[in-house]
Amino acid sequence: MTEEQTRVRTYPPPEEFAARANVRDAGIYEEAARDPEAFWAGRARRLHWFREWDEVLRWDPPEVQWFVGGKINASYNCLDYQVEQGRGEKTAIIWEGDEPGDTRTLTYSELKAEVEKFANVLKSLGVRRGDPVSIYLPMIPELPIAMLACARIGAPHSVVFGAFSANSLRDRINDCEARVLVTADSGPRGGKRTPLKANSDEALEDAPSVENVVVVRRTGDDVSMVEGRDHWWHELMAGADPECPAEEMDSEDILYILYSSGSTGKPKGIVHTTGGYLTHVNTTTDWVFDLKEDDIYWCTADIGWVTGHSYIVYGPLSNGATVLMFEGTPAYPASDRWWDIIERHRVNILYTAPTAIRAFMKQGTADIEKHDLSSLRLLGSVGEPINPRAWEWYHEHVGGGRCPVVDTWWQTETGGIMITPLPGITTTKPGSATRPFPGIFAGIYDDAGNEIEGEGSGNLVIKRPWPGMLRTLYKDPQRYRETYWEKYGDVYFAGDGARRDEDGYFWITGRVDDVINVSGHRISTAEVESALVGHPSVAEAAVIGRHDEETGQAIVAYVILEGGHEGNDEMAQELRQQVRKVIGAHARPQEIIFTPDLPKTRSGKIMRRILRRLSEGQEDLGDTTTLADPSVVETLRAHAGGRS
Ligand code: 6R9
Repeated sequence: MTEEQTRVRTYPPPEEFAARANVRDAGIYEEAARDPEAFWAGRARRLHWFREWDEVLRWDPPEVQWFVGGKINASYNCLDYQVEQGRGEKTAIIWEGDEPGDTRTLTYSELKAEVEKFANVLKSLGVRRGDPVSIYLPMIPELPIAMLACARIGAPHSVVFGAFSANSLRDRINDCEARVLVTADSGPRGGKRTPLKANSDEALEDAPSVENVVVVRRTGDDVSMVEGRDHWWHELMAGADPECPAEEMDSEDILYILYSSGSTGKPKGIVHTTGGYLTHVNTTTDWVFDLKEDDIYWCTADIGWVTGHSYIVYGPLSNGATVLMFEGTPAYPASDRWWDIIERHRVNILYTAPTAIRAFMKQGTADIEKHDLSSLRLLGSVGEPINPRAWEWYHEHVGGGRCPVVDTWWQTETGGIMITPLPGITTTKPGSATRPFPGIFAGIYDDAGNEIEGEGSGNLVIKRPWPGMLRTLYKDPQRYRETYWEKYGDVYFAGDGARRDEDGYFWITGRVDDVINVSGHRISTAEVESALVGHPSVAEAAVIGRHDEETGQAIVAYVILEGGHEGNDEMAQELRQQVRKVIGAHARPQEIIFTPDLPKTRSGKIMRRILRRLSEGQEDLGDTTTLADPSVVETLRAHAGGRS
């Protein structure tokens, strides 16, 4: 079947599923559209508030406030409130380590106890309300513990993904001026270890704000500890006071900062606040994943990305869910690791990314057939467009044809899911994220700012503020305005292209800016280019995302070397190493093409569109009349043979 043909098939919710679904009445869309503020206020009331708000929404574009005057604490909602509702002995986290059989579980009471102690540790290190804390940890329970401890005392956390390099860590620490860094000796993944403490030491050579470092002993690897600055987690915890009441935070106090790639080199510090964010992730977790009391819920993302923040930590825990957390990779120690985990832990809900699904597809179904996946009830997808063939495969082979698939579109900036099926009522079409969640107003605009009603394509926008919306970019309100609001005024510009079909369903077509999406990881072309030109042999570099069967996009770098240097395999390896060092392993180019020239406009702008088409082997390069030197195209074609 071709992709087009599979698109025609539609999937109504299975009857049995629909009969028990958390949302069964499609009238909710209309109800929410009629009075979105009342709708969201109703959802907010599922949470615990120390004091209710005076005003639901204050919207002064692009400044937004939700639940103005309300007092709330996210950690309290994820812990104390769950214990109060009788979930004290319920398992909050099932942790599975990199090595099979290495597991640990924490009940809600146990998690709360750890969080309270660590909150006191942070206080003893001088962390006060409003002081950002950087966290650079592997996927171990100490990561959510540290986050919830920050939230408990009102210290915004800034989690840095464990695969980021010392350089990236340093930039992120310096941007928020954290005084405390929480890290580990090293992080095991897929049988290999990332030297987190050594990376931290390197980052801290040039991060003067950090006064204290807390180090989790994860592997026992030898690390150097700086007297007076570095402390072992277990030693501080042994002496910590067990009780730490949650601070009454303002609804609009910062919960966290999370850095994300934009279209320029410098990462953006996306700011999320408390009341609105928690309302958004709490409700979407409940409705999109159709969470039931006894479910085992597994989101395979790393907590270092927003998906982990919203749908491993704050959404599921504020719903009292049992969350599975996995430290390792799909292929270690064997290619059936995920299916083994699902079978052993009887996982009911699986939320993962298309790139993983496509990788499994390539291997065939033998691994899956070895395992009993009958516990699965719902499947989710996030991070990039899912092609219909991968959707079908996921539905049929992983879900056994019986589980609804929810393809959820959202972003670090949106905080929570925005466009998605509701599994009990939405008829799905493979490849479409379907409709905006109730209370979310998505639209499509053309480049001139006209709204496209009905069928058509253009830029995806959000027309009204929503509770999980980013509030600003940390210490850079100017860039916040420019990036999201300058294009269309009081309408949010998402940076994605979209098409709406005859049924009003949205089909997301990918980024319209210079952001590459590799396996669901956002990487900016400018960041990789600047890493490359940081190498002494490189004169100039242009980076593009080329369509890739498995990872969605792959990074291709066109590099002009300084005179006298030869573009061979060794040089290509060295440049990959350079990118790994400056940004992290996940940003290494798949292909490096050495070239004597790049296609540029007369004003000197690199025309990446032409490089993209060239790299995909397309004959038609589109409009090349604006090229300063059209002959460059032939030069590039000739050099495509010299790729590494
Ligand atoms: C949650 C997350 C956001 C970008 C977004 C878009 C792409 C995410 C998608 C999707 C098509 C989906 N994206 N989900 N594209 N369908 N279901 O991934 O956040 O890392 O900030 O990336 O990912 O391009 O703009 P983030």
